[in-house]
Amino acid sequence: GVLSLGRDACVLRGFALPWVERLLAALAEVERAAPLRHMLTPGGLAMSVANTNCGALGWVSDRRGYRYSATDPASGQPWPAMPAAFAELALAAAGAAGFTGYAPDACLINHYRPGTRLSLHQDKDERDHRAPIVSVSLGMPAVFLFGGLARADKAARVPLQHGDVVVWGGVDRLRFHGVLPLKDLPHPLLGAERINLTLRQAG
Ligand code: MD3
Ligand code: FE
Repeated sequence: GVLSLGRDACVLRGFALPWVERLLAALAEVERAAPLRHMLTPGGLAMSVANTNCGALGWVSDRRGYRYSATDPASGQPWPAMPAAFAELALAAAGAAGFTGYAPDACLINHYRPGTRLSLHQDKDERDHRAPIVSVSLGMPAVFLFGGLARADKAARVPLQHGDVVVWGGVDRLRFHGVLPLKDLPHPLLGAERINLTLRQAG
């Protein structure tokens, strides 16, 4: 099923389910080469979400701010390559949502535990805001907050399950969004963990 969130944003329920085995195998390889870490916010606090990246560019945060980097600051090495399964799923999901020729160059991998949250923010560090963002939810369910173009706009609450894919583009690309603190609802495959893959055209 497809749920519309806005003019250019939709949830593709269970779209990633046929890819899960390949995604998790590729994810293990990526996280071996670029281990998960808690990045610092510009204010100097460790983020509650643990993350890493793959693809030509990775999203990084530290005391100097947020930006995309071609290398992992923890190792000085390039980020692991974008796995074929990630690129294929992103292309298929973007296509199902009406965006053709999607070729993401960055994938941010976020890991959540019970109690982890992501406060309301906009994604505006990417050079080109015309390309959509494809987000893949794995493991424990979460409630996604989908706000407006101003921080104070009322946010819709969208439950996301294992295998759901969300595509955000066009007029909805700069909406405020976040994730409510996760409940402790262990998932049969991934245990007490939620993984979100956020694919972007960042460069
Ligand atoms: C909605 N991650 O890493 S999916 C992020 O579940 C982030 O880990 C969330 O927000 C997560 O920045 C949410 C990605 C997402 C990305 C861009 C959006 C959702 C968006 C742009 C507009 C609205
Ligand atoms: Fe975001």
